[in-house]
Amino acid sequence: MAEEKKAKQKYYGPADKRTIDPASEAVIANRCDDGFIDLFARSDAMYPRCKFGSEGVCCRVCAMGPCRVQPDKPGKDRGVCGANVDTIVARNFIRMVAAGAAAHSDHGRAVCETLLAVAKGHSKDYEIKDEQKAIKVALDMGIEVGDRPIVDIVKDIAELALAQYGQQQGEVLYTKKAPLKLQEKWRELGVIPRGIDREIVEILHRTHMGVDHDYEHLLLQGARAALGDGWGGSMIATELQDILFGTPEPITCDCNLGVLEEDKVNIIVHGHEPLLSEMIVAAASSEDMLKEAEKVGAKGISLSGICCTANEILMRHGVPPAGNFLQQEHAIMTGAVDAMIVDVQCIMPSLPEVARCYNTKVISTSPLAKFPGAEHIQFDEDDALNIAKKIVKKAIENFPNRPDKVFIPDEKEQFIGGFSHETINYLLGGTFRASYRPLNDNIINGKIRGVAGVVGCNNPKDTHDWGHTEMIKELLKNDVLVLVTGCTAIAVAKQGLCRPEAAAKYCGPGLAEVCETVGIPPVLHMGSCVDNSRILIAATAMVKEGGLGDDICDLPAAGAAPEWMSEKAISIGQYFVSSGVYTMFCTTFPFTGSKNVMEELTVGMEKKYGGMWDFEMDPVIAAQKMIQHIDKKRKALGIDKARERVLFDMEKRREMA
Ligand code: SF4
Ligand code: MSK
Repeated sequence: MAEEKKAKQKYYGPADKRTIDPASEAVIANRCDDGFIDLFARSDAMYPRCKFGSEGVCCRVCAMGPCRVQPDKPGKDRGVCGANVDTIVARNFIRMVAAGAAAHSDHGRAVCETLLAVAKGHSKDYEIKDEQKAIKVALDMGIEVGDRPIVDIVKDIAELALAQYGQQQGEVLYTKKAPLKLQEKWRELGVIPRGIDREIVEILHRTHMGVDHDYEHLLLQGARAALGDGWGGSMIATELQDILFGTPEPITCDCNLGVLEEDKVNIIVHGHEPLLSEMIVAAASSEDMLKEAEKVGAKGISLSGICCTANEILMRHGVPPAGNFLQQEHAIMTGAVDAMIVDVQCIMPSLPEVARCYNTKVISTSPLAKFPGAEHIQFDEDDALNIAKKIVKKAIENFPNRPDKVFIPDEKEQFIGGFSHETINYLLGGTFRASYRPLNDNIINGKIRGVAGVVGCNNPKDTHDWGHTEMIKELLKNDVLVLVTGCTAIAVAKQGLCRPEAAAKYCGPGLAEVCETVGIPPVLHMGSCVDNSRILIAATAMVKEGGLGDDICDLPAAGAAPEWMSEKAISIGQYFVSSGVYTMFCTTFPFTGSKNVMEELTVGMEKKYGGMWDFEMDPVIAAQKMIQHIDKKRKALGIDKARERVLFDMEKRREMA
């Protein structure tokens, strides 16, 4: 059914709706005749998509290929070297893990290097913003605190964190934060990462032609590298960014394309690493830059973000997200963006081309990433603010070049973002007794049925933002508290789900009551893609609080990526699964070509880790499957009866009313 629908309209979702976001819809409808082929059209032009690629059965690891194998056709059921479909699909899978883990972890490495430079007295435009967090991280890492100066402690943190990348033996340090039972499982399976980089390199070695051909053995290495991401590179990025830029606290903000302001210089930062965007925030609000803006007739400088850079500076400065992944071209198509400043990850190479039609400047900044057609101003942490000002100045100078037609849609939505693990702890338990106890108690008494982490990207194979929204509404209706990061967070913030008022409108009675009592939205925005590590820490805190089993896989919890597209999502999915989480992917699952690999990703992994992969196109059915899993866990914990009683009581109360 799902496939039939897709075949007809080239995307999955409501007929004739490429996006459920009215701002994007309006921009597309109002676009001038720019001759630019946008991403939806480019996606449609790719049909019919290659069946071999879609199922993961195409191998181009060596020059005897490409080999497109067909397991049911004798003679074509193996590649030239003899690799069967299981080997090929497993290799493709873990190569995606390697790329995703590398991207997240390299982000963390850059943060370590900057923190080390700050501790050594270099990179003077940065400072240590959260000393309390530094002390907590030091204690977690086993670094002596005593009455040592904070810069010395931070120097040790940065050096030890950096060492995790090149470590050759032993165990990546943060894996020790996981529940003990889970650590034991990992040890028995031999999947505790020795060093972050080592596991990624080993994937590339093992998947080279003629090395590892056992699909189960290959997938174990995928798990090891993914754990090096979730409990290594990503966790390091999150923890050290908090030290450098401050631990996020809930903050109210607007989001969507309506945050652009016609009479101001509009600058959008897009990508992932906050090292640059933090400085752009400082530069854009500096007196000298505001004066420069005035000189060109602008009433100020309006800064906003796209993708995870948006999430990073939203959480710490209240800078509004202008949109998520599929809106990067739409932002430029408003004609109102004077400069889009990009660093790394999820940045479409199409941007300079669409920017040419609208006189927008695209400025690349990372030594890792150049874009044909974009201007490159290389960022250097040792001269950060000066370079940030140079970039902001470029945007200001471009203000007078706005195209004749500027169209900024009205749509913007208010929401609350910035729920770190620390703030959830504090909000639930209070200042003096910060604790997850109230959350666990409300799960045990059935008011909250369970918790879901919904994360990930957009994909033009789906109606933009529809999968996120439908899935999360279904979860809320069934009393499931939702934690979000990345582009999911921006998607549902735009739909009004990250506001406290959403509790009464969308939640079942139990969840609504808890959210209203605590004063939180039913969907908690926890940050960027690397901040999925915050979800791991929150899950561990729930286990340690007691009453919900002794491992993450015992929790009534599930994870999902309803509109994923990035290799990072596969790494995230695998570290969720290997940490014990039932993890649902929608949109596509390019591994279905091997029955054995699919069996291992589902049944096999559940036996090993307690968590498993699942795939379902329809976001509502996907949500229902997540709820079934949550109920299975409630039953195993013996708390399913409590929930039935609570529901009965609510029903009775309604009758009485
Ligand atoms: Fe073909 Fe084997 Fe080379 Fe892959 S490694 S391209 S299956 S010959
Ligand atoms: S930005 S990885 S599109 S969530 Fe992190 Fe969004 Fe996915 Fe990039």
